[in-house]
Amino acid sequence: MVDKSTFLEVDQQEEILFIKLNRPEKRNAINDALILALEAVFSTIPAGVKCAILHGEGPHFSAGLDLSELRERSVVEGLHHSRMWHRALDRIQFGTVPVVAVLQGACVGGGLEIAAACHIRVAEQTTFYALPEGQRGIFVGGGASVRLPKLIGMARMADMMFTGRVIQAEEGVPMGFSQYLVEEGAGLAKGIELAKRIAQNAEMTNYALMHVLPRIADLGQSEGLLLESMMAAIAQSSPEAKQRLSDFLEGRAKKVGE
Ligand code: 1HE
Repeated sequence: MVDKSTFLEVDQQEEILFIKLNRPEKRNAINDALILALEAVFSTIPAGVKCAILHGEGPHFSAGLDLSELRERSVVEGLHHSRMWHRALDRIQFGTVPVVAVLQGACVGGGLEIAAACHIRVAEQTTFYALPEGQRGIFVGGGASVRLPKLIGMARMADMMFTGRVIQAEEGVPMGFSQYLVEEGAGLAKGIELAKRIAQNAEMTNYALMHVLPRIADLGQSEGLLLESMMAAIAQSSPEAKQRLSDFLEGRAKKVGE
């Protein structure tokens, strides 16, 4: 179903929720209504959904912030606008289900910030990454300064903003922009394959990967190790973990790589 006022299409197919940016005539530029719609969708993931796929209609994932809405703002209005993006992207990163982003064409500015909030990125060969904020005379405001250096390193992000450097899909893989690279048109199929695998995990494991792993990365070593031990103890005591362990020991579970 496409909501014409927000350009967001949401479609549940069994355990997977497909969330599509559907504004191809503006290259899926993100206006305020669209970012609020993303926040709403990721705040109300239906029961039964185990993984979400975020993708975009047309040849580009997203051209970032809708620049036609960038009007004269006071400092306080600018703060509220950026914090609105932070809220929405926090709902993606720290929501209830893992999110696979499927990218093609432009993944720039706010579009890259949204992709960086997802848990896995699949890039089609056509994908390119850029942070045109540097050239537009503004700064990132959707969380890129926190999330992107963790993926690609601070020096690379600064280079992109200083120089307007555009990174192509293929070079983006070893740099950390995406974990998977596929042919043009094959992104959604790969995203579905990954989502189905993710949906088979114990819910506790997916929760720990989404909520605990990034928090540990932000902590000092001794606090991180303690939090890891606590998470490990909780996870191993769940009935699902006990079942999965005995399935393996009694030959009923797949081996690594199967
Ligand atoms: C837009 C936007 C947009 C396209 N806001 N309207 N983002 C940028 O600086 C990227 C700006 N966009 C581009 O560089 C190009 O559009 C693309 C490389 C993405 C695609 O090029 P192309 O040739 O396929 O499309 P186009 O002809 O440039 O654009 C088609 C239409 O979309 C056109 O409108 P039309 O009415 O003339 O048909 C464009 O004006 C419109 N369009 N991108 C508004 N971004 C939380 S802070 C985040 C800060 C940022 O994200 S800054 C980066 C903004």
